[in-house]
Order: sequence, then C-alpha cells, then structure tokens
Amino acid sequence: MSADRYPTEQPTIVTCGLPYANGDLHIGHLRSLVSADVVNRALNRIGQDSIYVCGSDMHGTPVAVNAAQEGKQPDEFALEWHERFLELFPQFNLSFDNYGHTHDETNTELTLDIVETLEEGGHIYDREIEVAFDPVEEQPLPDRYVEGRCPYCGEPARGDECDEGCGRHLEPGEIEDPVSSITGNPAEYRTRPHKFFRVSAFEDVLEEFLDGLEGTANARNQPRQWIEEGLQDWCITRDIDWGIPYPGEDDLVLYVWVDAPIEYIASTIQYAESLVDEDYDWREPWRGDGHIVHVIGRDIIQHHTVFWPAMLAGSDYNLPRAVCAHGFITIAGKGLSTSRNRAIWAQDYLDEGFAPDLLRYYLTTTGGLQQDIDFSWRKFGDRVNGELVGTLGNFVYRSLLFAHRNYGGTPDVGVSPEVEREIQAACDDLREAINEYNVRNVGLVPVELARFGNEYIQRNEPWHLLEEDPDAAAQVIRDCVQLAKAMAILAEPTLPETAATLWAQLAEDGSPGDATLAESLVAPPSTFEAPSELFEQIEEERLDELSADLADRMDLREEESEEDTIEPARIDFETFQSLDIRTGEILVAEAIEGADELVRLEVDIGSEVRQVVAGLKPYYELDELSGQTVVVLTNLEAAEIFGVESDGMVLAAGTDAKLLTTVEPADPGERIR
Ligand code: B3M
Ligand code: ZN
Repeated sequence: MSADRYPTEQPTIVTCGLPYANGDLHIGHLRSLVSADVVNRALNRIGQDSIYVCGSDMHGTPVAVNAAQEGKQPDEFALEWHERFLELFPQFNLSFDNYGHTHDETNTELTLDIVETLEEGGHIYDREIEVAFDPVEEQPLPDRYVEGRCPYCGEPARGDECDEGCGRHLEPGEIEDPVSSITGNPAEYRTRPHKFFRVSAFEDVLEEFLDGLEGTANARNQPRQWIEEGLQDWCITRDIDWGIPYPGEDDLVLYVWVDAPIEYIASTIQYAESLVDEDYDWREPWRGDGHIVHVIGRDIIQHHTVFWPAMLAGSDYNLPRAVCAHGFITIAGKGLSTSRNRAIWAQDYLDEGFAPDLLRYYLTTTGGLQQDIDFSWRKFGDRVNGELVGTLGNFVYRSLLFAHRNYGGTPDVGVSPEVEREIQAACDDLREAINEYNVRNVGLVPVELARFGNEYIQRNEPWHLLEEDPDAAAQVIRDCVQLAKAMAILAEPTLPETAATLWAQLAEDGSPGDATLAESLVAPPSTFEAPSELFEQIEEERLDELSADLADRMDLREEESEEDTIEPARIDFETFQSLDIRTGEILVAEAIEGADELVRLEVDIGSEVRQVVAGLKPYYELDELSGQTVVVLTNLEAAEIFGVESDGMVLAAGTDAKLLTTVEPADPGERIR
C-alpha cells in the first residue's frame, strides 16, 4: 500500500538523528539537522501540516566516556552540551517545533512504558552472554569503552560499531582483540546476564515495512540484505550506571539505542503539551493516520529500519513512512574526525561571518541526499558565487531595483501567461521534489527559476523598452517582481533567512515561512523601497586563505602528498588508446544473493551484451538502473566476483559510486576518446 502524496489531510512529523550531547557540532551533524529542516519546511510550503521534532541524545557510552575524560558527571556534562546546542540551532535557522533530550521525564517514562509493553508481549528474554571486562580496574567495558577489530571486515572498530570499516552494528562480545579504551588494558570476556529483544520474530513485519518504505534507496536495500542474512536478536541492556535503569534490575541500564529513538515520540508529546491556544494530538502521527519521516546519516540505517520499527511494531505504534539516509561528509577524501580536529565546526563557520543560508544550500544541494560530499572551501565558494550571488541574488537585485526606480514598486498590470506558467511549473517541481524527498531539488528549484528570470529579462531588455514601449516595459518588470516573490516562497525551505529578507524587500507582511505555494502568484504590494543585495560575493583570496588554513589544521598537505594526489607517472597516447571504453545501456540490474553491495548488470555495449558485476547496491534502486547510459571499460580482463563472472567494468566516481554517463544521449557502443 502506498501512502497518499503530500500534502495529505493528516499531520506529518519530521525528525533528524539525535546528536549526542558530548561535543561540538560540525558539518556532519549539520547535514542531518539542515536536511530534516528543509524537508519539514518544504512540506509546510506545499501545504502539508508538518512539525520538526528532535532532542539531544544524553545516554550511552559516547556521553559517559567523554564526561569521564573531562572529570565530569555525565548528566551535568550532557546538559551543558544540550544547552549549547539550543543556542546554536537558531543561528542556523533550524526551526524545531520541539527539541528535548533523552534524559528528561517524558522520555524516561515513555521508554519504561514501551519496555514494559514489549515484556508483556513476550518480546524480551534473558540470556547469559560474554561481555568485555577490564580485569585490572574490575570494570565492565561496554560499547565505546572497548576497542578492537571488527569480526566481519577486520578493520579497527569500537565495541558496538564498526565505524571505520563495514559500518555494522556489533553486539557485545563480538569485537576481537578487545582492549579498554580508557586504560589500554587488554580486556577479558566474562559471563553476565542480559536482556534480549526478539528482533528475529519481526522478520515478516520488517519485510512488509521495507516494501512500503519511502525515502532513500539505501534505507530499503541495506536492511533487506541483513534480513536475508538472518536477523539476530538484539541485546538491549548494558553494565554501566549511566542510562535509564532497566526495570527490576539493579545493575543494568537500557542500551542507549533503546531510549534514543523513543525521544522522537517523547518530543512530539512535549510539543503537544507546549501548545497553549491550539490542540495537537501526538497520537495522530504515532498511533493514528499521520506520518513519520526520519532523516538520518547512513551509518545508522540498521537502527532505524530494523531495531526501531521492530520496537514500534512490538508496542503498537506506527512505523515510519520514510527514512532518508544521507551520505557522509569527507574533507580531502577523509572522514570527519572529532579527535583529529578534522571537521568544519558549526561555530567556527559562523565566526567566519558567513551567512547560515550559504552552508545550508551547499550541504543540501551538493549531490543527492544519498551521496557523500567531499567538502572544500573552494567548491563551497564556487556554488555560492555562481548560483546564489550570480543567479538568484543577481536576478532579484536587478529586478527589484529597476521596479523601485521606475515604478516605485510593483507595476500595476497582471502577470503574463508565460511567466505565470513558469511560476506554476516551479511550484510543481517543488511539490514533486518533496514528494520524492529530493532535498537537492528543493534547493535548486528557486535557483532554476532565477535562471529563467535572468534569461527573460535579458531577452526582453526592459531598459530599452522604457521609452520605446512603456507598456511592454511595465509588463516585463511586473513579471520579474512576481518571479522574485515566488522565489522567496520556493527558497524558504533551504534559504530561510534570505527568503525573509526578500519578503521584506517586497514589503510583504509576515514571513514566507507562513506562506504556501498558492501565494506565489498573488501580487506583491504596489510600493517598496530600494533593495539591497541578498548575498555577498566571496573573494578568491578569502577562499585561498580558508583552504590553506584548513589544510594546515588537518595536516592535509603532507597527507595529500602520500594519498590522493594526481598520479605523477604519465602514460603515452597509445596506452590510453589501448583502453576500449564505450557507452553502454543497462538492460538488467539484479541483486546477487549474499552480497551487500554488488549487483549483476547486463549492459548493451552496441555489438554485444555484457554481464558486469558492480558495487552499486547501496546507492541505487535496481529498477532505477535499467535504461541508464553508462561508461564501460570493455577490454578489462574478465573476473569472477562473488561467484559471478564480470566481463568489463562500469565506471563510477568517488567512494559512493556515482555512475558516469553522457551529457547528450548516446547510443550503446560509442567509443570514448
Ligand atoms: N545519537 C548519533 C548517531 O549515531 C545518535 C543518533 C540517535 S538517533 C535515535 O548518529
Ligand atoms: Zn566491519
């Protein structure tokens, strides 16, 4: 059963992954926070009743370990960070309808209630397991207290997560060669009684859930794989004293991943309780006909598409309508790292004096949501200077200035049919984009409309018409003013501050954040003041400086030379010509049983159809692949991958396999030169 298109009659809630209250926020966190904010605002703009709720994640070893390192009590430590987050969010125009935290009463009570329901339903059982222990300190070592090697991929890993390798959630006792992350002592395993949640019993529920799940493809495809491999039950208790105590057990607390997502519900309840003049029934989204949209990082897909829906199903709540899992952010190809100071910190960005909208735009429109983003100041500057300053800012400024100087505001004529159609098409594009959770297109729609606007004004040259044909001049400027107003509404989800400035420049009352798309064709007031520029150009020297500082801070320069530099050894032209690279068309794309990432493709390369194996599964829907034009290295030696012959290679960019294609349509078999 597929859900109704937005806007629906029922309320929607949008959430983002809860940031741990354990340190400064950086662009990685902002990608989640901003993307969810954009989704919520865009839903509101198209007339969907939607709220944005979230909270700080206060429990678990990420908080306990960092608090211990600073010699603080975890509750005091987490609350301090929580307060700092609350100060930061408005500075990025993150418009939470409620932002709570997992240690508050609402969440604690609700969590206990849900655990009780799961117990009553027979979904929880006792099991003795081996857990890591520091024999010198006589201390249990759950999760981040222990480090070692991932049993699945062999990479260095934390106790509960293979964070540098395959990304799997690790159960207690799974990590190999464990040592304490606090003392460095080799850990030993001891047997302890724990509580387990019978996730395996929810296999059918989860399969059905995934079949109807909206959002990004990775959030459906990865869990299907885990289900195929067989679901393991999930240990939901830990031997530490920071967290929500397990009811009836003296020395066990709930695993942080139990109470963390419950905050999504608790925060909705707090929102309802905070309203004075309005009624909001939090049960509508969670137990009634409403909808839930989660925006998360791709490292926590398993928690949101397996554990969490199983918990919801076991305690009679609705399952999410959509899970949108965004890619990672890297800098110079390396993952962000708090301990290595390899990040752009949210506060540092603001301290540079840059407007929040610029980063909001960059983070949500650089590649699709699923794709990884390699951050650089240079690319940031190019997007800002090209699209925001050069296209959107330029159109609005020249139009409103012309309108103010010659007409004192909006000329007194109707909008032309051409421009009306253009505005309506842009509104349709926004509706389409948000119905597909395409956050990138949400941000690009107003810029595309400005591109049209610039072309329209250039084509009609109103500056010449003023004397030759005053009526025609008034028409063109009237159209441009309306385009500018439509841009304010369309840009509001991604660029809320800019949109509000533009709204005020048009002398509109209220805020574009209260407007819906229908208003984009309502005439702005007949008089308004001279405008000011919406964006400021970022100078080249500034970008050079920022890039150099970042490289110094992260030791990028040295590492660059040993890592991803351009290959110095040159090849001759004959060698290049010996590569037979051709366009191909994907005819068939199928999963390969037991392989997480691989797909089997049949690719038409003109003279024949080749079978090729490629690591595309996490990034594309299978049915979205067929019909795509791709680039194939045809004379690569054939190889057997996962038991399947691969005869050729489909070329793709980056660590997240962005497939290469052609700008103009190409027939299969065209030679690439
Ligand atoms: N606090 C942060 C993370 O792993 C974690 C998210 C909880 S969402 C319910 O990204
Ligand atoms: Zn691993």
